[in-house]
Amino acid sequence: MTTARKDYDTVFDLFKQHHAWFRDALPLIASENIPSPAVREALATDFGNRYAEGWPEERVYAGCTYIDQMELLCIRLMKKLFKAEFVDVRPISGVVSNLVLYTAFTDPGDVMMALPIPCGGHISMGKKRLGGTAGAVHDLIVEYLALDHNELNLDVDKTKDRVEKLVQKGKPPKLVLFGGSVFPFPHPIRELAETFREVGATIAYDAAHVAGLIAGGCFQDPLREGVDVVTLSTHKTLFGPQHGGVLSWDRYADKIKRATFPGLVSNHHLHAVAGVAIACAEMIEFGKAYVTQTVRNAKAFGQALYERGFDVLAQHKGFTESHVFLIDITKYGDGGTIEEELERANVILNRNLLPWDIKAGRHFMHPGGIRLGTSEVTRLGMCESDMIEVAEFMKRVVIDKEDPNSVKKDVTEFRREFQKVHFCFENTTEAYKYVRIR
Ligand code: DSN
Repeated sequence: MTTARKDYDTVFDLFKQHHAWFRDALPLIASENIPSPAVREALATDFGNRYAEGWPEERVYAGCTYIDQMELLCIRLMKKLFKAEFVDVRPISGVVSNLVLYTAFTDPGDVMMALPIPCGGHISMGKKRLGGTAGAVHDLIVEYLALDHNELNLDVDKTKDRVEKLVQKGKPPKLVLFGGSVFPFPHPIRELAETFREVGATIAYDAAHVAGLIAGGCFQDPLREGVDVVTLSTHKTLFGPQHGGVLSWDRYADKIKRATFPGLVSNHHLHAVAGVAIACAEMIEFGKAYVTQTVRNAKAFGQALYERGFDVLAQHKGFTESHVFLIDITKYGDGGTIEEELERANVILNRNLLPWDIKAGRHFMHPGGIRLGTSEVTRLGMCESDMIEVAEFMKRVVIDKEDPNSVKKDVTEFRREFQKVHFCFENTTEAYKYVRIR
């Protein structure tokens, strides 16, 4: 056998091992989800080999007859789901969606306000010195929104003060970006919209994490609360393939379209756009039930962990109103070590900086927290009583210091009955089944 053939075979072995692992594991990473077999089917089509630069029916390539119809359908479904006047489904990820926002509504050197990363902001909102997209790629000056550490939400008065100070310095924000990577509670957009409107800022909202919750009517509705532009990814609580999108109002359509193409995408991953269309149809049909259960599971999970001795943040407000919550894990180790121990028991989650970690001298590789999300386990059919079992597995590893290998056996056994994707039209193929078409 040639070396090339061996390497070729190795790739498929890795796929199979990964699929088998996830079949047996508890996927609790808040930014991930499992798409339906229908979405996986879309990803394997010839749409993924084509180009379609431009807007549907105004392309600069031939061969787009069916692709155009699909993209227009995707736009129609997404408009319905989010009650949006204008939708661009071409940005290929959440980061690219934010770059479309920055390109359309700001110039390099402008001031933007967003949450810092340890307080829930995303790397795409980061400052230049940190290598964040906003600063390092679009040269924005990033100033921070104020977070109330106890409430795990924006501090409205302190944020207003910061805007006032920026105005006094002659550097008013041109853009404010609410939302982010960890915000368990709806942001107070209504309370802050006027402040930003008065200084001439565009008001935007990064819904990458909560897009599904918004679509299902279970969180907040940024477009109705004063937001001009919503950016999103399509694979977290909105359970589609990995992709991006921008929602807005007709008055901003031209700016956004131009920033996307020719600004930031050439090929916009047409197989993924098709997968988004499928996921939107599933969301319209099953979204309310799915997100209601996702939030119930997150609350029940937080409570079960709290009762077992974990320092789950925001206990006084029910831990979360979304799919995500945080644990201060410093009683038992650091986030990095705990993440690795749990992974050995097939419990997959991520280490996470807590709002006070940088001041406490902690590094992002060994932060004080872990982040948990219930989007994927809910898609697999788990409910509140299952969350109690998952909390018990975590306690055995983290608090009781039981051998992760023995817990892993029980996790695998527990996972056996959760092999199908729920909240979709068709689920004949198991969630993590490796499908061979060679
Ligand atoms: N960094 C991802 C998250 O885990 O929230 C989103 O891009």
